[in-house]
Amino acid sequence: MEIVLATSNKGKVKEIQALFEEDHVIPFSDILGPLEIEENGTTFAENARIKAETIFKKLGRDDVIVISDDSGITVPALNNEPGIYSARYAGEGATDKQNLNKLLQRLKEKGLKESPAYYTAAIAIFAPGAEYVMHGWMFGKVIDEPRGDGGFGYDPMFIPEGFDQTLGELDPAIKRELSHRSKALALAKPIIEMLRSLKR
Ligand code: ITT
Repeated sequence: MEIVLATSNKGKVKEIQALFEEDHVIPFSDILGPLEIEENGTTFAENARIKAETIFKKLGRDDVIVISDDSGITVPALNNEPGIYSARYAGEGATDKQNLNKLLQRLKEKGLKESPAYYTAAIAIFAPGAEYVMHGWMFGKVIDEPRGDGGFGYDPMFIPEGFDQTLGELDPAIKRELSHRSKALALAKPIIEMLRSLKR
C-alpha cells in the first residue's frame, strides 16, 4: 500500500516523511500534479477530511492510503485567531511570512509581548472502505518578535511549554518529539498498520 499525502505544504511533507522513515510516502502532486482543494469546513477535522477524500477520489485506486493534515495555531487572547484560518490569515494566497507578520502585528496592537497559544493538527486517513480522523496539540506561547529560521509557518514566534527558545531556534528533533502533528500521527500509525495488514 502506497502512502500518499494530501498536502501541498512542503514543511508538512518534510515532517511527515521524517516520521515515516521506513515507508514510501509521497505528496499527491508527484502523481496528480498541482491541485487546489477548497477547504470550506468549519473545523480542522472537516478540512482534513475534505482534503483526504478529494485526493483519494481523484486517485481512484484501491491500493493506496491517503493521509491529510489540517492544522493551525490558536491564540486565545486574540479571540482564538487565526485557528482554522492560519494559512490565509493575511488573506487568500498569503505566504507563511505574511501570515507570521500579521500575527506579530495583532499581538503588538493588543500590547502583548507574549501570549499563551497552541497548535492543533487534525490528521485524516482515507483508504478503501475506511476513514479516520485524529488530533494532536502542542501548547506554549507566542512572542512578538520572531527568532530563528527553522521549521515553517509560525514556528519562529512559538515557544513550546518547558523551553526558552522558539521552534525556529530549537533542533528539529525536538519539534518531531513534541509537535501537534507528531502526536496525531502517533495515533494514526497503528491504524495505518491495520489497514496494511488487511491488504496482505
Ligand atoms: P495543505 O492544505 O495543502 O496541507 P496548508 O499550508 O494550506 O497546506 P493548512 O490549511 O492546514 O495547510 O494550514 C496550516 C497553516 O497553519 C500553515 O500554513 C502554517 O501557517 C500553520 N501551521 C500548521 N502547522 C504548523 C507548524 O507545525 N509549524 C508552523 N506553522 C504551522
